[in-house]
Amino acid sequence: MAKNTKYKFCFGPWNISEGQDPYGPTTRPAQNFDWKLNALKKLGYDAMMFHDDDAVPDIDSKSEQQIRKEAKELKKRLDGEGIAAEMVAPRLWFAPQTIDGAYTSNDPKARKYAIERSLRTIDLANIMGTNILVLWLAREGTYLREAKSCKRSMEYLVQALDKMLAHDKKIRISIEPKPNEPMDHAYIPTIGHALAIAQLTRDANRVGCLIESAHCILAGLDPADEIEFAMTFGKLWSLHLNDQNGLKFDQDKPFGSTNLRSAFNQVRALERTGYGKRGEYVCFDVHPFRTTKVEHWLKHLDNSRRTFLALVEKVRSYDEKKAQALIADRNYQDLDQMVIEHLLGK
Ligand code: XLS
Ligand code: MG
Repeated sequence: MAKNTKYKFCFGPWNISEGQDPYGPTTRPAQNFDWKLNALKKLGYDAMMFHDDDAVPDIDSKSEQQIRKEAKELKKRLDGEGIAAEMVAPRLWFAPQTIDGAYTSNDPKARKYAIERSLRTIDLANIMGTNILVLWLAREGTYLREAKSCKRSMEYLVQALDKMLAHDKKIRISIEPKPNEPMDHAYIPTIGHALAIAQLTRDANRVGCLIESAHCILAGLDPADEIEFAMTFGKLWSLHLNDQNGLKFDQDKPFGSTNLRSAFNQVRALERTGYGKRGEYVCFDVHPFRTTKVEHWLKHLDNSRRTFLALVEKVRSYDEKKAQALIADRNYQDLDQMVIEHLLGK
């Protein structure tokens, strides 16, 4: 029997959020980076994910030299704490330059800004000791169909990806699809789209994906199937587990919070395909509920990992032989009940 995976866990500084939503202000006071790193260590996590400006705040106002200096200091700090940087991602949805999109903006100056910022993020990833660049293509889409051309946007995207691949021969790009929010429609809504566009680039082997459970649900897809699909291509290089209650705003609920059976199937997909065996991390892109008090602020992270580990046990103790016999007999009725009772601990 193959050896069991020993999972490594990760989250980002934005996952210790303050509770702001479009209808109201924060409900918890902001904490600085040191506090968050400390929290990550205290929780026993292995790595942190970074947007470029999580690593170097106000990155756009700083010189190359200053950015390099701060990144090196951060890397030293992380090494000292025994914490890895899992990935770096350019935060391309925040700047005034990217109001109408980044790589697919109608404005050539905005497209240039987006590419330059991405190349700088690759340099940052190098200093931080990771070869994973995550691209959540937040504003690559439209509010209204007539504003952009999908075909033209795909060409822009390929041009941008090619520049990144050429800039660094080792970088691997993990595209994080999401079908909507902030846009009405995003151009890369699913893993299928991400892997298809990878094929048009100069080095398809270095363009893969990152799956976020909530984003699959928002696309009306099953996250477990998306995981197995990406793993079939050897292209799942990072993972944002969380939960989502149907088609509404992006909720980033604790893993398993809404649909425990779906969470079980996601863990089962990871176990079945050997995710984590090549050093990939399990990251939780979860947020505390707005109602969360300061003293309970880290619970969503601790609880998500607890649920994950409990489900790993459930997957490993699942009666595969019995399941196979029911499948052979096309007795999906009892297979269904068997899963339910297994999850209920019977
Ligand atoms: C937003 C995304 C974001 C990315 C990081 O919906 O999940 O948090 O994971 O850029
Ligand atoms: Mg995410």
